[in-house]
Amino acid sequence: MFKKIMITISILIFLGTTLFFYLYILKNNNNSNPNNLLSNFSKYSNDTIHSLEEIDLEGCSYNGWLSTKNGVIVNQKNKTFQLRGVSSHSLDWFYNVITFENLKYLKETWNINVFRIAMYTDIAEKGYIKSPNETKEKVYTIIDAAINLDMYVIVDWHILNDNSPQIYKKEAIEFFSEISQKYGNKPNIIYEICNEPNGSNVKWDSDVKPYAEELIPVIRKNCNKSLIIVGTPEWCTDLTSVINSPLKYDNVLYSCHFYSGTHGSDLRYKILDCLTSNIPIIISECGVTAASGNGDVFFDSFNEWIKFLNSHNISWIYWSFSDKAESSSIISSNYQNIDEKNSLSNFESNSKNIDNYLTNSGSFIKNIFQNYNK
Ligand code: IDC
Repeated sequence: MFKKIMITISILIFLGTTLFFYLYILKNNNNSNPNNLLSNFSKYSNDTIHSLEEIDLEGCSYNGWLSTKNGVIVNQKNKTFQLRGVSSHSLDWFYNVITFENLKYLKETWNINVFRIAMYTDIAEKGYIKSPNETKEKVYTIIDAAINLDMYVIVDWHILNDNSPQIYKKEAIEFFSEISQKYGNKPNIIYEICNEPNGSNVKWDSDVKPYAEELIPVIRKNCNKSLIIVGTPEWCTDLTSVINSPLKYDNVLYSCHFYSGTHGSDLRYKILDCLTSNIPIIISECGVTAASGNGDVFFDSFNEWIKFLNSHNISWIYWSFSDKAESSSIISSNYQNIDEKNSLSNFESNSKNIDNYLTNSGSFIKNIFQNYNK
């Protein structure tokens, strides 16, 4: 009798355990069903959608913290990695075209892996210095969207009329301290500490290098891994000064900017000199026009540049993702009517498909991104 009871209890325990495991497996399978996850997914949560798709070889979750090695960018697996993307224009006027849907579309359809936020510091009575809080909100919104989309994002302290980074150094320290505190643990963020130092008095040794030596430790205090981009004098074309006196920090890239109507092989030779000295270069801005950003377009010479950059694994970013009526813009100026332009509250809602409003430069550059040979 006792034996029978023991056998029955054993069978019940066995059946119970089997049922438990069956239900457990069922529940887990259910959770990994993309539709279930999708219904819980909120665009502005910190969750990412990349787990729902096959591995995205261009995405941040796959490539992780980027660093520099022997003059080029490498991913977390020590493989060469090239950033390719577009830059915003001023957030003061052209923030309207930067919507979540447009970023998603640029990533998924145009194959870009980085978006640059050109945050002008001082421009025509506007910019970060005049309205820091409003501008920061826009920057955060774009960064959060980029993180959500598993993209890299460059936060650019866009000096231009304020030709030396020394002019607003105090504000830059505050800004980058705050940004790096908020996002220091995110591999998506790349810090560009001064867009284009310029003017005959602004030199690498006396202005830009000392500025970078103050700014880099501010960022490194909160984030010891990220890439940091440093602008070079003469609108990012004086690379020789950098070769003679580089910064003593890891994971720093020096920026070189070209506009194919203005810059050609002379500047490419300077880049080659940098590569020979293992000085990492990034083209954080480039365009198909002359340096003014408007007028004729120079597609053939731009193609020469891209061939050169791709063959050396140099990252590049196109100026500009905006609908300003100028020939460097990707989107044509009839994309939105004036009411839509003035409504800044529509970041989440999809605007019109940008592909139906491309300028000649827009179609040209889209084609280059899409035909990149991986
Ligand atoms: C240009 C814009 C133009 C604007 C001008 C001044 O395209 O609409 O009026 O700035 O703010 C750069 C600068 C970038 C320039 C761009 C084209 O970093 O701000 O944008 N350029 O001129 N360096 C070389 C070219």
